[in-house]
Amino acid sequence: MTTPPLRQRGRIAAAVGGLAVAALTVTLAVPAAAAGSTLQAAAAETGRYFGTAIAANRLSDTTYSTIANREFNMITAENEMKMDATEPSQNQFNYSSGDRIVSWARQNGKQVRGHALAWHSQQPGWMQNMSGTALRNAMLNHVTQVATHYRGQIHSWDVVNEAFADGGSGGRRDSNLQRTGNDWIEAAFRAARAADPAAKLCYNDYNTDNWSHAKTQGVYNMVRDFKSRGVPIDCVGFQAHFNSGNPVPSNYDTTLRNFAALGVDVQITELDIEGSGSSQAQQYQGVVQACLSVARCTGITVWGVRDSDSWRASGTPLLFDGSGNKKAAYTSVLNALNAGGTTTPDPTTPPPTTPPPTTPPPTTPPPTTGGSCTATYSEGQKWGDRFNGTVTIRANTNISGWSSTVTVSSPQRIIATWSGSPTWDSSGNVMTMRPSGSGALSAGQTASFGFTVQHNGNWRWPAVTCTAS
Ligand code: 9MR
Repeated sequence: MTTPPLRQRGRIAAAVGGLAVAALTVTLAVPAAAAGSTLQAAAAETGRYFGTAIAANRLSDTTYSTIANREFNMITAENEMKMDATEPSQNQFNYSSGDRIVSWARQNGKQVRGHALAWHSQQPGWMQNMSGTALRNAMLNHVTQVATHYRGQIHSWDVVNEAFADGGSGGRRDSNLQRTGNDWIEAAFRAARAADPAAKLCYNDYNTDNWSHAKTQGVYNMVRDFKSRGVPIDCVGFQAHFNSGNPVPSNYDTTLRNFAALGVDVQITELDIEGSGSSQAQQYQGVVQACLSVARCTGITVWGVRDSDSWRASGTPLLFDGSGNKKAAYTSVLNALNAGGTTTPDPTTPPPTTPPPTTPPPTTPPPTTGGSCTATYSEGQKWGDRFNGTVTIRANTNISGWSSTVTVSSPQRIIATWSGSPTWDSSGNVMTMRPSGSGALSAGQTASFGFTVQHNGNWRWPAVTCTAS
């Protein structure tokens, strides 16, 4: 067994088998807030996700899929859900590669970001040659069909990607879609909302990181206008492709905070930073800290797993080297996540209208006993849209393993987990958590795992059970 980080040891010690080992290690202090030993665990303890882009044809590479499964809990299809992939001929949809990624993600207890419904780039040939009303209708049909196919399975959709021009104009990018009329973006958002009401709907772009840039201001003004007119937008994605010519700006937190203050979530959606060593590590740290300083910055996605998987492989912009080793940038991201995030609501974000209950409702009274272990639920941090919970498993007799179910009630959704291996039932409401290690506990010993629930206004405590083996 490799030595886990100090703050992690007590928790893992409780889950390792054998009385002698347990007796030895249990004497180590167990801190109140344990550090995460993976990116997803560390991010989840701040109420955020940590994701990566996945290429379907790399999933058979076990180094790749092992890292992806261990470190990330939000998955974006790097190319497989784009317009050219999903509608290669007009009205003939092909979801095979996109579905592969979604099913891998769901089998492994991960959420999915959808990317991207409408974009001037990576259009199928038939669409590139269209214009006017025919193109507008084809675009809306595409949005409706694809969002309907993936309905209920997508955490957030990039509904429209990269619609603003680079440079100083602050205006829209010219494209065949833009030429169908300035309202094409809001039309796409309305179609997406109708097709999948549960997905968060995002506008996603690059070079929108520096608050003083015209492009950033252009997108900001559009989002403000959409919010004031009731256009259904929930989030803004910041791609965050950085390099020496486009470094992480010192006002990044200002940008994220100002967008969040419009009443949208912000997400870092395609992060990569060209470079190496401590300079790269420091820039990664800055991005993570900026996100953690904004309560509505709900997650970070890096654009690939290893440097060799990157669209900019020669710039070595990711967190793992070509052999799958953790880079200095990985460690700085993990440490920044473990240093924790803000619990203060963003300036203009109102507090939750329904105060969270301090006692569980009678219909789901924790703890629940099953076999010779007991599962006890305890509340963690709460935010306007989500809360954390911990389940403590206590062995009533010596046990060689355990499994625990956590049942949430619709419209709640579990959006992140840590310190265990989750599987899900088909409804997505029942998670079965098993220990990552052996799960053996002697009588009186405990182990725990945690999760984040997006509550959608329902603060009911999850129901928990424990089954021993
Ligand atoms: O990483 C993607 C690469 O494999 C594709 O060849 C490329 C084609 O446009 O798209 C890359 O992903 C882009 C993403 O979809 C939108 N933002 C910029 C990303 C990097 O180009």
